[in-house]
Amino acid sequence: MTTTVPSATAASPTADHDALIDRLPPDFRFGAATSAFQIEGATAEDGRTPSIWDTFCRVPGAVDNGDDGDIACDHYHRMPEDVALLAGLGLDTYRFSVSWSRVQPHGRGPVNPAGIGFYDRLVDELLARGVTPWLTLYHWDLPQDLQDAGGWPARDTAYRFADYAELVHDRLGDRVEHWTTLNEPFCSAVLGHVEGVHAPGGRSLADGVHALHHLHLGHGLAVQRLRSAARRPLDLAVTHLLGTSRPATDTPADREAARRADALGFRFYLDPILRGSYPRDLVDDLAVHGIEIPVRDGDLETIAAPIDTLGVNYYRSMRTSGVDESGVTHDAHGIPVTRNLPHGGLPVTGLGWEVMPHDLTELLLRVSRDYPGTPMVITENGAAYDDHPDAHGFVDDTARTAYLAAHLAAVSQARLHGADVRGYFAWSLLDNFEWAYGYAKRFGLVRVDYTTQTRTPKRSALWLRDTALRVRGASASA
Ligand code: IFM
Repeated sequence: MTTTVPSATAASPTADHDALIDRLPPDFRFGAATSAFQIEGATAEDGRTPSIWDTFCRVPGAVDNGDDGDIACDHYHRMPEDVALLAGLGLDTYRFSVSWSRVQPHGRGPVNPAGIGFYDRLVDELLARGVTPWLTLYHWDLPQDLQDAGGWPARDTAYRFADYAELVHDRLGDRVEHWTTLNEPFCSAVLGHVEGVHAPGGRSLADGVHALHHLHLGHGLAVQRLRSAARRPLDLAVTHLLGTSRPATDTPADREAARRADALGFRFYLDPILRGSYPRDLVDDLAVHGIEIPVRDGDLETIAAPIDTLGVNYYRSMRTSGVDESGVTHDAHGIPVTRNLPHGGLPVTGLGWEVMPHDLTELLLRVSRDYPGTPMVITENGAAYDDHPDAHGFVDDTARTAYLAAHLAAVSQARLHGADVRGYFAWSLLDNFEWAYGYAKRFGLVRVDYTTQTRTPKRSALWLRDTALRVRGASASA
């Protein structure tokens, strides 16, 4: 496939970006995303119980600078002001997540009226300002009590999640049409259970595989419950973090490593949900580690309960090598090496992530080809950069603006080649708690001064506002 998306090395959006962006249709959604733990604060108020991230933040060295979510952006107390800000930016959709332990303390039992009341008011506030709520049920903050009972590696957690989904739907389903079950199960399963860098900090491939199967199962059970409880047509989705995996070189070892990376990092997520099966080669690869996916009769049918939208989060892509630093292709236990590497020679964001908009086009076209018939929305895309506010707190973030423009252009390019992508949500509305990086890494369209909690839209926010207006206006007058 040839793509002509201009690179993001430009310091600001180019005319080529604009030309592609202007081909987006009038009803294309423009939104911004956040998640509960990253912005809300108020972690011990109104009956909320701790989540695994509250616990993880207390582990010495787990989070940079010892940061935690206790105050974050204080959104719990400033929600109306934040909704006004979002609406003022001309965004039509707001993707937020619900804190499970706020609405169902301890992860089981009855709803907490004060907790659900917050989301009830949030939804009303959004609707009153003409913004569509896009609700994510789970963005990594498992109630600690459920972790103590085994967490995602335990099958029961999937059933607890389905109960929780129905409970939130009972209270908000009359007004919320767009429901995403899970955000980036990869991060919950792999970063949280295999690599130990996210809560709950586990380091076991077997736990990660078990956790992922139960996340998939929880998703499928929740879809079934929501579908049968629905009082109106719902748009049900799951959001995955996706990228492309290319072999580092054309050697058989690297090509085989890229296949393994693709099975473990891409098809492990989409195949069960969109095809009702786990990839055969993945099952074989896991067997080499002595690991079996804990599938029971009927699980795959449940997991493949039809969804309406696939949420795609995209930040970067890697290449994969089958050889380690010392030139070896297998470790001491006979396990083949699978090593992700940067491409090199590309611009990088403030997190060192390579800027690769072309790969977003490629991945969207791949999803449309390999899993036809599922509309997509970019539920997250954005970049952390070192922001330098002026005396008024304004950030002239040309690099972030160029990043967003290049990726939005890449989405438009994919659409022109046939991908059914219906919206683009920037990550994130606000600077916020960037997990293990704490508050040092800023992804926001809007700067947050954490001392005063002042919000100041950056240039990227103004660019997104103007772009959304232009696309709607241009389309309306076409
Ligand atoms: O901040 C996260 C978000 O919570 C999930 N997707 C990636 C973002 C940037 O790392």
